[in-house]
Amino acid sequence: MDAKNKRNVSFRGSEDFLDIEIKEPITHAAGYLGVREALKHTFKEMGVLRSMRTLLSMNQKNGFDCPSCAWPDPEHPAPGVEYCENGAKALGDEATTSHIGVDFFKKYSVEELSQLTDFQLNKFGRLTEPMVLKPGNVHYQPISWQETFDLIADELKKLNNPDEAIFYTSGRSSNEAAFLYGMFARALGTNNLPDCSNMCHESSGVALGETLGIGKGSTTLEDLYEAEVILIAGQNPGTNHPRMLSALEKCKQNGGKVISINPLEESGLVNFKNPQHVKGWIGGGEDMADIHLPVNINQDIPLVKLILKKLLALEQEYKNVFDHDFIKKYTDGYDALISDLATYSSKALLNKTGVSEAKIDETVALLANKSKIIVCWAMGLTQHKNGVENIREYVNLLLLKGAIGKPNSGTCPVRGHSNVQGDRSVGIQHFVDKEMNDRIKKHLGFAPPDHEGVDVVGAMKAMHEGNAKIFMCLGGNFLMAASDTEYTAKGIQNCDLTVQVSTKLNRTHLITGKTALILPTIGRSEKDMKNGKPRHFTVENSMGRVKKSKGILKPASETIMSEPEIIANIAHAYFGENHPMQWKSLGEDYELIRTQIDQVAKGFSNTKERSEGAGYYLPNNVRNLDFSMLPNGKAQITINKLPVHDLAKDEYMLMTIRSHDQFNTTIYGLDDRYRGVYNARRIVFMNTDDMKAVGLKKLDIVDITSTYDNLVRIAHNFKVVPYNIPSGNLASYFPETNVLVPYNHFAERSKTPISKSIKVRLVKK
Ligand SMILES: Nc1nc2c(c(=O)[nH]1)N[C@H]1C(S)=C(S)[C@@H](COP(=O)(O)OP(=O)(O)OC[C@H]3O[C@@H](n4cnc5c(=O)[nH]c(N)nc54)[C@H](O)[C@@H]3O)O[C@H]1N2
Ligand SMILES: Nc1nc2c(c(=O)[nH]1)N[C@H]1C(S)=C(S)[C@@H](COP(=O)(O)OP(=O)(O)OC[C@H]3O[C@@H](n4cnc5c(=O)[nH]c(N)nc54)[C@H](O)[C@@H]3O)O[C@H]1N2
Ligand SMILES: [Mo]
Repeated sequence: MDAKNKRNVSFRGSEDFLDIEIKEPITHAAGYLGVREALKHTFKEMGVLRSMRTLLSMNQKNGFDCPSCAWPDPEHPAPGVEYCENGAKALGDEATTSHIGVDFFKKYSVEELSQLTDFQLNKFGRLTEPMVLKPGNVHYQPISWQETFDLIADELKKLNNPDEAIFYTSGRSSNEAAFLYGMFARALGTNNLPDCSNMCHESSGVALGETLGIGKGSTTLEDLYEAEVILIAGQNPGTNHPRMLSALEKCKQNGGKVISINPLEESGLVNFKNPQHVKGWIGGGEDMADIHLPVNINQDIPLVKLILKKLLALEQEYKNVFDHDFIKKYTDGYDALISDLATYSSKALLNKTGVSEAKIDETVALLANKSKIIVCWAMGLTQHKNGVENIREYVNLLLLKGAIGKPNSGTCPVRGHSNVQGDRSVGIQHFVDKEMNDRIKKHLGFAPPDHEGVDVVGAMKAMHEGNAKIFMCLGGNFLMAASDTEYTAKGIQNCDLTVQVSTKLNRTHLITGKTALILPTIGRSEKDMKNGKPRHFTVENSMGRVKKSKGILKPASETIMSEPEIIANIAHAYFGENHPMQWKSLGEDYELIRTQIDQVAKGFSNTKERSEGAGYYLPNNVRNLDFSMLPNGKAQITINKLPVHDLAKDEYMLMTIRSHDQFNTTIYGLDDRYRGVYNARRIVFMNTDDMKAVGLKKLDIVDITSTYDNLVRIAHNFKVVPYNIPSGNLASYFPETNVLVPYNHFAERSKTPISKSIKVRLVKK
């Protein structure tokens, strides 16, 4: 590493224990407390009047899309209250009235800031001025916008080849920003476009593409309302997609059943008090999961196989459990699956799941005569070595039951970031899409590269091995989000230039390349004005609907710039006027970008008009039962191996999860109210029998270690919290535990890091 880059920075932050308090977990989600918490956070961050005015506009037809998760809005939003506790927190976090600029960076050195926790860094407020950290310096200094564009263009011109530049995207960017960014990378000549999906739902994309021909889910919001059974596997909606609970409530009120499949019994899936109506404030709320299957971490495949075996036994007896007409007409691979199921012993499968047979039988009885079935899932399925197989196995269940491509049934991967799906649809992808490339050539007039670029894991490796010189991020917090924090940090520090287009301060601004830039940008809730006129964006939700989003607040400062304009200006500084893309005009007039999106991105058309109001659905072959793009023109029933974990006697399986007070690496607060943890993040949830067996007591301090390929990684100082979690399983929060996730262990084919099944040991201090 260049000596100039050896700033004495910490990638860990402080490890102080505050006044940790452990209470009983709460069994019901939202209700009055949820509303109170939501408003408390937003009022504190942005004042009472500003909060109320802005919340009334969130997820409304002429307002802006909530910056938190990607759960869709109903076609007819409830006037003024179409948001949840965590959406309100996300808004408060973005629209905070605390701001930081030149004086702040003069006062604090990068080294000093790096000693603080992620929670403290975020609390400083919105970034308001472009800043540069020059080689060897320990303070960021102000820089003009034009100088930043010229600096980036000059560094890009120095590269030996365009693949020495990497362009990361986090899923909060609009379709317009993501499109320009993706096209800029391609115009330069690289597909190095890793994005947060690579760490998130990539396994879903791969599995659904292989089995059903489209890497997205097939259900609409309305499908959930009248489903007969909804399975929720590896997802914690009470915290991460709270508005989903309103849809589940409707399903329950219509007589539907909910099954939760999760090592933890998460609050939102026990009981939900809907704050949108009176019963939710004073009544007992709606009981959610009818059956909870506390599966061992990463044992969903044995669980589904056992359910399939038991359904098959009923089928052989009654002949009406599987949908044979559907299977014959639309699927491939049925016979092979049935023969494969016969090779497993039910007892061995049962042992692996850790679930009682009675509960599995109850599930099977419920599924046997139902066909309107939806499977919802999130990170509990995707972030394992066999993440792709996990999802294929659940798809098998749906296919055997004919629960695909019909109303009230199908796949529902619940997306994370509010526009992560849209970013992918408009071209943020590291792999080559030949059809898109042809359209780029035809409509945009340049030849995009035809070799694959790096994904997140590839980017980490390229930087670490010194093969990447420039690392630019459109949002996100790559250092803390990616696996193997120490490895990633070293990689980032190898770069000549790192560029962060951001709203808030985070650790990726502090662990940097030799030169680093912070480019502050406009948030979702803010007005984006040009020549006295407001502009708007479009976004795509988790169910494939594209719609307009228009901010209403005054931007955090007059100096910040919109994402499309930042990208357009960099492209203009690099290409000048002599390029088929008129970058400057595109940055100014988003209608021009939308016209190009319509020409280049599959399924987009007349977005200008159709994105108004409730917006429009992108085409989805599964909804039309069209599998013509797959082998034999059929949906694929697949055979998936059982996951193998060779745990040593003293090893546990650790999942890294979100607390109720964070959005990914943004830490809003230090409580995990639903799980009863207050004022602490460095904790590890553990089964009480397991604690007894090794002599650990409540709040004992341990180091968590993981050993892969003979390398021991350590996460220091975690307090043990006794919890209702299956024996042998542990849970702890990300990003603090990302130091344990080995960079070279990830899901087969999707390359999603194994953040939910890490083999670890506990070392008592
Ligand atoms: N408030 C808030 N909202 C968010 C986010 C946030 O951080 N905060 N993040 C957003 C993003 S980007 C995403 S991707 C989503 C994430 O949404 P989730 O996937 O709900 O988030 P996690 O906390 O990772 O929770 C994973 C769940 O899977 C369970 N689980 C873990 N391993 C297994 C397993 O092997 N099998 C099964 N069946 N279950 C398992 C865990 O117990 C946990 O309940 O949320 C989005 N929304
Ligand atoms: N161990 C472990 N690791 C994980 C996960 C896990 O479950 N366990 N989950 C993974 C998942 S699912 C995901 S999606 C990734 C998340 O990875 P990222 O998307 O990279 O991380 P975030 O924490 O969402 O990014 C937060 C930063 O985004 C910036 N930001 C916020 N809004 C905007 C905006 O509108 N525009 C711009 N330009 N910037 C903005 C702010 O500066 C903020 O600090 O993490 C992954 N990492
Ligand atoms: Mo995510």
